[in-house]
Amino acid sequence: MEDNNRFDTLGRLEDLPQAYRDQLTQRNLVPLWPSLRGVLPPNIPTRKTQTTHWPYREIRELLIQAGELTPIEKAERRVLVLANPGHGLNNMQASAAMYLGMQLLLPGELAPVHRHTPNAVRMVVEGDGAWTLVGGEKCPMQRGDLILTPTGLWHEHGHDGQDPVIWLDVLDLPLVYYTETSYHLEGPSQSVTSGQGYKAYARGGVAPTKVFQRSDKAYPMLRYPWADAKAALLSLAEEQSGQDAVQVTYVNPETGADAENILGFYALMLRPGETLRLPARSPAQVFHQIEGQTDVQVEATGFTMVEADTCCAPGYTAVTLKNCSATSPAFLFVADEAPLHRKLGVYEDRG
Ligand code: 1HN
Repeated sequence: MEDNNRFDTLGRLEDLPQAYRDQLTQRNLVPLWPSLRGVLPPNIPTRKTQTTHWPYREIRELLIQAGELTPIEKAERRVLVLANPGHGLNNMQASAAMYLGMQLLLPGELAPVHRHTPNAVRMVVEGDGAWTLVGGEKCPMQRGDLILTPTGLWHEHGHDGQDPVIWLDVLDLPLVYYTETSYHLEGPSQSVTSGQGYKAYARGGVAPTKVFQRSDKAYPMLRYPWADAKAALLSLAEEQSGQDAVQVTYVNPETGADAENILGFYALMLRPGETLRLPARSPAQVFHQIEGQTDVQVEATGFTMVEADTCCAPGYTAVTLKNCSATSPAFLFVADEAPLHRKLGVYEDRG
């Protein structure tokens, strides 16, 4: 009879004679079987990503100190990285593919122009008067706005206001670095050239029709004002009266595809008193509280997110979000690795 458990315990490295192992090592060879279960565990992948909560109050205090300790000329980008302890604090990873950082720009400062292969987005957390210039388009930065800095576009940040400005950076840097395709170029100063995509694409369902001028922009919309995303969520909530989650995806308004190639970005509204159980899906997720308060439960780990807090959860894990208020909606920005997983053909929803 066939014994299905024949392969239950595989040989260990120590089972091999030392002389044989030495010969393998000298020839840059390694036996697979001692490591096979490690790279292909049964049923569910090994995830280094740990559920992690970064309260904004703590980050803010240390970031303001960084503003006193390190001038912008010594930092280029004054950022505290939100590092997932499961990936090691020095590896700049919130998850396998996501990088998170909180960036501070003080009045009058300029973060100089450069471009790079990783894709970035900014979610503006605090302050008025800063702008980012992306591919010639000047994008004002207001709280809750999402601003894209897609691969290859020149970008720089400036600040004409009175108070510190802080934003959350989300990049696909860990993935791009892993694939050995991560590099940057320093640029000549950019001039403000193009129009403003957030005005051209101000309403869903209708897009500008070019009659005389063809646009060849791969990324036609770079700034997604919070006022518009919030208005879209509020009308969606009215329209679908409870059957589904109130969520919108930040998309390329010309193609309907995800706004960037590797990471996905969404805005989520929790109705007053709503508890939302998000299914266990393969991508890791990041949540950032734009307005309100949310109780987050990820397996045995629970915490409360207040305004401007950020957290992450590993993939293949259900996440339960509960609006702490019975009378007001709560709003979250969500980032995940879904576009990457779909392109790789490994995306799963396990319910
Ligand atoms: C970057 O270019 C910015 O332009 C922020 O503001 C954070 C982290 C790693 C690599 C490049 C920016 C970054 C970054």
